[in-house]
Amino acid sequence: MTDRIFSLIDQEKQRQTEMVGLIPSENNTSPEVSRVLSSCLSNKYSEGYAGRRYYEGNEIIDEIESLAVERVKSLFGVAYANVQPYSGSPANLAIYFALMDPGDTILGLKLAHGGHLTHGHPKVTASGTFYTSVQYGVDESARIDFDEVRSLARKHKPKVIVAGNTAYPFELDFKTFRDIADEVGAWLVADISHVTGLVIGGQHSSPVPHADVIMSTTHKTFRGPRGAMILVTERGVKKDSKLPQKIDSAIIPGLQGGPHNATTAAIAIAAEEATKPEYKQYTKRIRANATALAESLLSAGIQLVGGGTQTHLMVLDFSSIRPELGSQIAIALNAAGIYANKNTVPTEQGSPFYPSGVRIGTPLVTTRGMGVVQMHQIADWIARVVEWVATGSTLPEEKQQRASFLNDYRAHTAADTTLQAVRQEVKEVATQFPLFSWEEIG
Ligand code: DSN
Repeated sequence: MTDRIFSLIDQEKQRQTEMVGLIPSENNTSPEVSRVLSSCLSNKYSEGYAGRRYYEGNEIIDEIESLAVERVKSLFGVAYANVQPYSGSPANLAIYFALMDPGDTILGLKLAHGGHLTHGHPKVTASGTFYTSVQYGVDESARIDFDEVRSLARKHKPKVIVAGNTAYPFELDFKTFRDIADEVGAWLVADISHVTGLVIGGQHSSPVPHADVIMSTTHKTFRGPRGAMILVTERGVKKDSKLPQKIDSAIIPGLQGGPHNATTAAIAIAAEEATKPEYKQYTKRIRANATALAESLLSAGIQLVGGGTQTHLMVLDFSSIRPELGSQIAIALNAAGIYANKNTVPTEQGSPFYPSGVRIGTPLVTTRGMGVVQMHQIADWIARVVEWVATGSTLPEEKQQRASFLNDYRAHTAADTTLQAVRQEVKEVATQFPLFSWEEIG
């Protein structure tokens, strides 16, 4: 008997194929990465590092992990790499564990302004509970307010400054972060999870000359398996020659057990793929597609946080139509065949669950081979859905009615003929593009 899981996987593949995925942190891996992920490598336990494991039988795993580490080091031009973190959140925690004592101060970007939970979001997160968290924000142009970063750094003397984000559409100025970190004697940690691929492809400035430690997940623009890597730069090693050892120890025994060896091997494959000229072209096309999508959305009258994008992502701001509209728009887009995520905007009057924006990006559609023509088409579909939502029913004021409203709204959007018509158009276009393509599309 075939397990139901297999038919669910088939359904998920069909969903991904027939829809347009605009979540900027998602991507599709190459067939080679997928193949390695389902290999026998996941059968093995290998706590420790190459040449010093706690279990026998790791001769081949040692070679695989060493290859992954060497490829990643060479790709970024850094002194050291650890490819064992299970994902971005534990990787960030490992870095803090290596660099700080409990109670030390961390300075990161506010969640509502595009920061990440693990950058010190107060009260509810480990990084905002075990450490004293101070948060900087963006200015009126939605760019990082470096006057605020500097004055908070001078006042609170953080041990770690995080230059990183998860919903910030503009390029990061690592040099200015470095200057501020030097002024107050802080470690500079760059979390480049979102833009790694752009950094490798020369489409975004590199943190390597400026940061001490760099963290990146491996499944976003990098286009590898779900995992993460921690890099220590030459600068970081010069500052503290024990830094690599401290990071290794923070991962194991500090926070993790056995590494996920299939993931490690898949990181090695993705790192090799990222050296290809086609990969560089891919990252250029991510940017070109993002620019085209942003311009088309603006022409259609949709507001973008900061007025545009310099990266792979943008945040659509619906607060001038109605605050908190983001959750409804994300649901309606899904019914129309386009999946994205609701997101806060810097001037948020709602909350992360009922925010006023939607975040979208182009890494995944670019991997499928879509180009500028399809971006104009996608913007048109989004504009039609926004119009439909804006003229329809609204979230109730009463908090307790809101959850049931969103469920009812999901059913309402799924049954609507206007959204079904868009969904059919989306399907016709999406199915022309395979989930992964190295081919260059104009
Ligand atoms: N969840 C990731 C993102 O969507 O950006 C970050 O952890």
